[in-house]
Amino acid sequence: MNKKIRVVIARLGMDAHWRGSIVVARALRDAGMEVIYLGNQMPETIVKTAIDEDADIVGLSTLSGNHMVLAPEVVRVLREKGEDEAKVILGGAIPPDDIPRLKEAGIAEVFGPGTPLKKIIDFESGSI
Ligand code: B12
Repeated sequence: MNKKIRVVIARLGMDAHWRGSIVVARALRDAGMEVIYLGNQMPETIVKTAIDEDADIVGLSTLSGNHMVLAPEVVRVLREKGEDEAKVILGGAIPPDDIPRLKEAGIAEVFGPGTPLKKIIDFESGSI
């Protein structure tokens, strides 16, 4: 029996832009994945949930400019807690110049505004 891909999705910090994260969560659920949607959370809570829920993917969303601090912090805390396998991905208003540093910090992929949902589904389906 195929294991369902488990995805934890959260909006980073106080980011008020919920639409993108909800649209992505729905699309992944419709594609047959198990989605745990946390709303606004800080890195420690996102990591705790990812570990408790045995997530394959941690999907972060932010459009309010906090990505360079909070997204790498999620990766750092996740790895510090010994979770080496779960991939961390990021969506939202991310300036292209920031993407190389985010990837260096361990973010597996970045999906900006206008990304087709199929591209996100295909990336996640190929992740485990
Ligand atoms: C609607 C909107 C708002 C609404 C949000 C309500 C809501 N429904 O979510 C309100 C009015 C609340 C708002 C507030 C603010 N906003 Co605003 N907002 C927008 C706007 C016009 C559209 C965002 C949207 O809903 N897009 C539609 C969704 C479907 O697209 P998306 O979120 O980008 O999601 C896609 C990808 O990014 C990605 N994705 C997103 N999340 C995730 C998660 C995962 C896991 C994955 C894989 C992919 C993924 O996939 C999605 C599908 O392609 C954008 C401009 C724009 N065109 O992007 C500005 C924009 C994001 N806002 C901006 C700003 C500055 C603000 C405010 C700071 C303004 C202010 N001074 O108060 C506040 C933020 C307050 C806060 N605490 O966060 C800026 C951000 C600039 C930046 N970060 O560099 C933008 C870009 C406008 C601009 N050009 O200046 N905003």
